[in-house]
Amino acid sequence: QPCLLLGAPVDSGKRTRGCLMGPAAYRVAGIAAALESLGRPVRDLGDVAPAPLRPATCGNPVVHALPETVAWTEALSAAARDAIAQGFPIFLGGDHALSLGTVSGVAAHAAALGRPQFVLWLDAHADMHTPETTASGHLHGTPVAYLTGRPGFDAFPPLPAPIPEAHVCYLGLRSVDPAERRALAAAPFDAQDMRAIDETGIAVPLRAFLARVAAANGLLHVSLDVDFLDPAIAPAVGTTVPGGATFREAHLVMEMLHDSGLVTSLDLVELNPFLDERGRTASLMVDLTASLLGRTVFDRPTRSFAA
Ligand code: DIR
Ligand code: MN
Ligand code: MN
Ligand code: MN
Repeated sequence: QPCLLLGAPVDSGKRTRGCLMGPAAYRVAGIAAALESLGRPVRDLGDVAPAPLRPATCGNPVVHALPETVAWTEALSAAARDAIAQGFPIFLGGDHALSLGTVSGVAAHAAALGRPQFVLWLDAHADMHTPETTASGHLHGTPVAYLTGRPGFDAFPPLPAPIPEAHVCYLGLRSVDPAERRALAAAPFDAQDMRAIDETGIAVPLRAFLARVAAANGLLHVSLDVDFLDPAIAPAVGTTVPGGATFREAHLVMEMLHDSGLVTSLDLVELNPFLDERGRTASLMVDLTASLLGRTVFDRPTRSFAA
């Protein structure tokens, strides 16, 4: 399975600009060489371009850049569906609005195979707003609502294959708005906040989720938001929230994901290189990706996460 790099320079999901430089930063930080050194063939497919802009409106006047985000969703959904049929796609973001497209595309592929799609959302935020409930108007805060088939997304392409709420696991939550909290409470999401991680360690909820994916013979998409990480180690993101995952927790997650053999696609989102300190956040994101693809200190027998 070759690693396929797809740049997704989406910057329409919020008002602070700079995520469009993310794909270039990952390439400069050496993502292709890091993965090749693990023995994986790597193909860089370049950057995806948005579909042509068409007028789009919704009832909430604060929503920012709706036509742009719709155009990206269209193009990225098609690109993702195409790419996952040929290898292991890694989407180099771009802000989190890109996941409206990437995850809808990979989920369409899973549905065509007759296999369930699971999603691991590594993020400080729940990204569970709809265009109607968002107070900021920032559509990077909406992908999970779209992907699980919530109403209010009429401006967007019809979702080919909605993802059941129970197939979505969150790790790292620590900034959840009231409307999102209500939405999470009303459906069977596997939502783990930082307190849960503090009480049990991060391996316990992750192992339980991976066992569910394995038992269902599912495909697993990982969406890694830079703000999952503590701002002390990953400052280059517009929405830092204190109290995030440590360097060691994040690497443990990536190494367990590799051991599971279950991950089939990956988003790297919200990196804003304009806010970085000499590329350190881009480099950390590359190192975490290498861990997800098998970089270790010592080899360990591959563990089974079957229930
Ligand atoms: C906040 C922040 N919940 C909003 N969201 C995100 O604007 O809706 N920040 N996703 O990264
Ligand atoms: Mn996010
Ligand atoms: Mn976030
Ligand atoms: Mn590591």
